[in-house]
Amino acid sequence: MQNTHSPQHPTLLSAGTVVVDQIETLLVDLPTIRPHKLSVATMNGQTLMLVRVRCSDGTVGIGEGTTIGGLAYGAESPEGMKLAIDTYFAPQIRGADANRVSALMARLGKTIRDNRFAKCAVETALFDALGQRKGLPVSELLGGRLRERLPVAWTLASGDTGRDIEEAQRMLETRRHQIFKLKIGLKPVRDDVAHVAAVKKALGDKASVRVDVNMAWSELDAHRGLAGLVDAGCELAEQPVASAEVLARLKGRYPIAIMADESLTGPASAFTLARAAGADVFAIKTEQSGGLQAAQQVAAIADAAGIGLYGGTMLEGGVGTIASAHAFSTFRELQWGTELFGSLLLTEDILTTPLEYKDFHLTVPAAPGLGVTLDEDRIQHFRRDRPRISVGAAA
Ligand code: MUC
Ligand code: MG
Repeated sequence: MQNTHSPQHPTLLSAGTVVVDQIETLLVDLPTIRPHKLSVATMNGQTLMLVRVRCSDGTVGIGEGTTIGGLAYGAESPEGMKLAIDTYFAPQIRGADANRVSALMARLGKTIRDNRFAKCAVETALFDALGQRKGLPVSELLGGRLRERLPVAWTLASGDTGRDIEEAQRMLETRRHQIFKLKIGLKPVRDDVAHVAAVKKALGDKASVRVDVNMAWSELDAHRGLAGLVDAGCELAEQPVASAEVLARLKGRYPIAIMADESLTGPASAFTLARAAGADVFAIKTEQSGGLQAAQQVAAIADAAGIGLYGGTMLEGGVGTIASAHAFSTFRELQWGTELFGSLLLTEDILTTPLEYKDFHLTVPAAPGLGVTLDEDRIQHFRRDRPRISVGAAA
């Protein structure tokens, strides 16, 4: 008799069921086009943790996990994700019904706490394989897209006002971005506000200017800073303080949108924040939410609470970026656009065909699965464990 409590157990699957055969993880290190300075870290490179899920019908799905500055941003690191997937996820996934992504994720949710970034990478790979099997893009597996193209912001974070202005002007001229997020919080509040005012003055009405403080301000700093940012013409401040309570106290005090990022760690925290009316906007990140479906749940909570939506990034490479794009394309509302520019911050592309950025938007692929393919030569070249030839090492 079939045990209905564990329908995914390999021994209980009916003949002909497509199962997951193999899970492979690898780390790929890529340089950034310039130092990317946040209040929590300066990034000179990005590490992508790639997952490949091979299924018994020959489909291979890919997923990606990234963090910002190793462990500077949160509890997961690319190395930790790899270890967690190899040791704890893989034995539970191998042999499972590859079509039942939700059931498989529910099972992982019961046996593995947190590890939201790793779960997102695995869920992405399973959806990619399922989409290829069914001939449908991941967005359609998630309920169907509402838009083909997503507005994309760019982050100015060189640490130099003149360089940031030049960079923004270039982006405007080439019609790549017209929304700019400025990373602040490293310098004294007054200097940061002057920096934002100078950028906004140079760009004028051609651009939307927003800031991300990455939790660096105290409540008092925030009062001073937000008042100055309003005068500077800045329209949104992302996570100015660490505490969700303080975020709620700041919301509505100044004519500038308050956006939650680090405070949002999935549906439960979204519910708590929404109940406390703690933000005007949610920066939803698929990795921080715990996966593509969890991100959709966060979006539904925001919609119900009348909170605006913005599609955030953990500075993913091409795979993670496009996985987020599929999820964000299904959101009913996306009032503040997205910042899915992560792969553009890297000097190297690991996809055979680069993502399409044009006219200030990113195109959501229409091909089955994620609609992207890894460039195997580049992966082999940049993978951390590639064989290295040491010159002059002989004794
Ligand atoms: C963050 O805190 O939002 C997003 C864009 C960027 O430059 O950094 C990330 C992280
Ligand atoms: Mg942020």
